[in-house]
Amino acid sequence: MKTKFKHAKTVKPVLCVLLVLALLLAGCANGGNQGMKKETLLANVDDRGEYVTPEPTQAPEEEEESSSGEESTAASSSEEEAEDSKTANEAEVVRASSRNYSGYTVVRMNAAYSTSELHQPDGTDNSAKMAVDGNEITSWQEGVDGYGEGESVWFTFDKTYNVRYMCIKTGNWRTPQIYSENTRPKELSVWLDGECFRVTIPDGQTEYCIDFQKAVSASQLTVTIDSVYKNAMWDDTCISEITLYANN
Ligand SMILES: [Ca+2]
Repeated sequence: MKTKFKHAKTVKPVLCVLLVLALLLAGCANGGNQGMKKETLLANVDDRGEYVTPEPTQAPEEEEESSSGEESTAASSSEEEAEDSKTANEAEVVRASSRNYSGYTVVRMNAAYSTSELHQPDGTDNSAKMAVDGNEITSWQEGVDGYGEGESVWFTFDKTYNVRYMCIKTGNWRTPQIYSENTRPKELSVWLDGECFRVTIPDGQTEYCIDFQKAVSASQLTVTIDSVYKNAMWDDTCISEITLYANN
C-alpha cells in the first residue's frame, strides 16, 4: 500500500510537467517569430517559392489607424495619405555622370533572385547576381519566351539602408555589338520595400541614375520589366549592372 501511495504522488508532478511542455510547444507553433522573420526577408516568394509582387507598405498603417477610433475620419485621411504617397513616388532619371555619389554608401546585397534566367548552351551565368557583381560585362537575362515583360529581379540587403540613388546599365554591355543585338528594358517598376517608382530608361549604352528625390528606407529591391525597346536581334532582355547608393 505504501508503495502505491508513493507512486501516485510522483505521477501528479510528472503530469504537470508534461502539461506545461505541451503548452509551451503549442505556443511556439502558433507564434514562432523565426518563421515570420524569414517570410519578411523573402517577401517576394510565397509558400510554394513563386514570385509575388510586393504590396505597398501603407496598407498595414491604414488598418492600425482605422481600428483605433474615429473610424471613418481616420480611414479617409489614411486613404488620402496613401494616394498622396502614390503620386509622390516619382523619380528623376538622369545620366549617372550628372550626380555626385561621394559621401554615399554602396548598398551591399545579401542575396539575388529572379523570376527567370536565360540558360545558354555555353554555360554563361545569366542569373540575378550578375546584375550586382560590379562587372558591366556580365548581366542578368530573363529566360521566358518573348521579351520578358513582367519578369523581375530582386535583391535583399545586408541591413536597412536609406537609399537615394539607383544607377543602372540596361542591356548587355559585353561589347557594343552585343549591346545592340540584345533587348533593353524601357519602362521599369522599381520597388524599395513597399515603395514603387515607375521609370523610363532612355535607350543607348549609357549608365543612368534613378534619383528617388528622397532617402527611402529599405532592405530589399525589386526591379520589374514593364516594357522593352523591340529593335534588337534577340528578345532576351538584359540588365548588366545595378548599384544603389544610400546615405547611411
Ligand atoms: Ca554585371
